[in-house]
Amino acid sequence: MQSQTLKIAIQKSGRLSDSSKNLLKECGIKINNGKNQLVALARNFPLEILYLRDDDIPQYVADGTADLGIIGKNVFDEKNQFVVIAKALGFSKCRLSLAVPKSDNYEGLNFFEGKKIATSYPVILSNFLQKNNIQSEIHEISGSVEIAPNIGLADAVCDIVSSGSTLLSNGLKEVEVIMKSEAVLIKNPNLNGEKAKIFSQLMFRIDAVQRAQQCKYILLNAPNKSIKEIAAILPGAKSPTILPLAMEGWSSLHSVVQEEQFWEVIDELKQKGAEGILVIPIEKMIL
Ligand code: PRT
Ligand code: ZN
Repeated sequence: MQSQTLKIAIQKSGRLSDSSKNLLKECGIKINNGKNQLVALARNFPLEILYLRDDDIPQYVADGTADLGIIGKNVFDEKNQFVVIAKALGFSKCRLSLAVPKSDNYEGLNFFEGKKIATSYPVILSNFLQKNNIQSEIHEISGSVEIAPNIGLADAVCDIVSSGSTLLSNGLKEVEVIMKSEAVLIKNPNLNGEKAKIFSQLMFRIDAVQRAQQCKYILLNAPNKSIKEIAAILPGAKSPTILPLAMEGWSSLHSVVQEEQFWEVIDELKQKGAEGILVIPIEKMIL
């Protein structure tokens, strides 16, 4: 029996919390969730879940209160704690950008020289300005950054952008992308012994979930004369499965295809005589 549990800190409520909980669920981890609970234990995996504000997670992971955490890469860079990124998780994608009033004439970074910029990301912003040799005044505010220029608090903002509609509705335009961000799994660099073992079990499951999300199962029928060529296009995890059809001269081929290459491959398959192509999501994929 395992005596240790691994502790993972996730956002209590906000843009990361549903996807973080969902990732654990897809890893087959069942959580006993009470309402407004701050800590929960997994029922079938040695994992304890701490629900925190995202800004506090890097510090908790650095000091060992939690072993792992899920945060945006933007928070990882801003907090600059002694933690490592174990995995990029692919959700909550966004960017940290500089934006200025729509009516301003923007011709390059020199625009920001001597200007006042409102942001919740003073560390990332000041590193960026320093790297580009621009002297600006950074005005740190914790929320509703986008209203700062309208109320005369700043000349520009440095904020998270996703669809861009918040900037648009506040009369701002995005002029520079400072960084791209997505959710990342962070880890205390000193996990050892049993905790390291549980961590690698968890990583194994996350890998299987991610691989499955990136791939589709594909089934098709093809004339026997082109089955070799089709098999070469769809090598699958090891090699495709080929089964004879009841109809003479035809076979069914089953394989796995990368989501990214999907449309490219489909065109090629059709050219080679493939018919009745079915594409099915994969739940887990273990190599
Ligand atoms: O309460 P707590 O401190 O835990 O949460 P929070 O309010 O600090 O964070 P939250 O839940 O807003 O965001 C958590 C993480 O989600 C961020 O650190 C980012 O990594 C990521 N993320 C992804 C976003 C967005 N998309 C996003 N659109 N974080 C914030 N926004 C905000 C942005 O600040 C701006 O106000 O949404 C607005 C812009 O959105 P668009 O779609 O109008 O461009
Ligand atoms: Zn926060």
